[in-house]
Amino acid sequence: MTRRILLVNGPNLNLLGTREPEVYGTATLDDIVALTTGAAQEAGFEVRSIQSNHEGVLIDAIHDARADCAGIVINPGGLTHTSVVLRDALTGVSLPFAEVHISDVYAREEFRHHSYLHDVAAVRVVGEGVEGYATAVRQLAALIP
Ligand code: CA2
Repeated sequence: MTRRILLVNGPNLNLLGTREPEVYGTATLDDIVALTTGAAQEAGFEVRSIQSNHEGVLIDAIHDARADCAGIVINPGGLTHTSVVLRDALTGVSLPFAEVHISDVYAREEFRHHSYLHDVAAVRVVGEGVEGYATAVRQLAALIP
């Protein structure tokens, strides 16, 4: 059984740590990859990480995960609220996935309250800051035999 998790960060998350610290904190994307990798290793998993600002690149990475990953941790960024395509990719590969949001989307604008992934995610972690990635990976790992 493959013991690898794909970590996916969507559009604009490469800007973490450079702007809007009051919303997203001061950690960078590299910090998130490191903390997710550490939590995954404690649970017996490797991590492969991708961040892209392009929806199709994310879709291809999710499709490729079928070959060698046991689950996916994803912060889809703004695509959360817009993308049927991303939902179809995630359900299409039949891997369990965790949806993560750094901020509390329910305390923000109403358009952030709806997620196209909420009913198909195995795990959801919202509003725990970047530590939410570690929570997500632990909860997801616990679901993988
Ligand atoms: O809270 C989250 O993790 C979000 O997924 C982040 C998305 C937002 O569209 C979702 O509603 C909630 C935005 C990611 C953009 O991140 C930035 C980070 C620093 C500076 C600018 C954008």
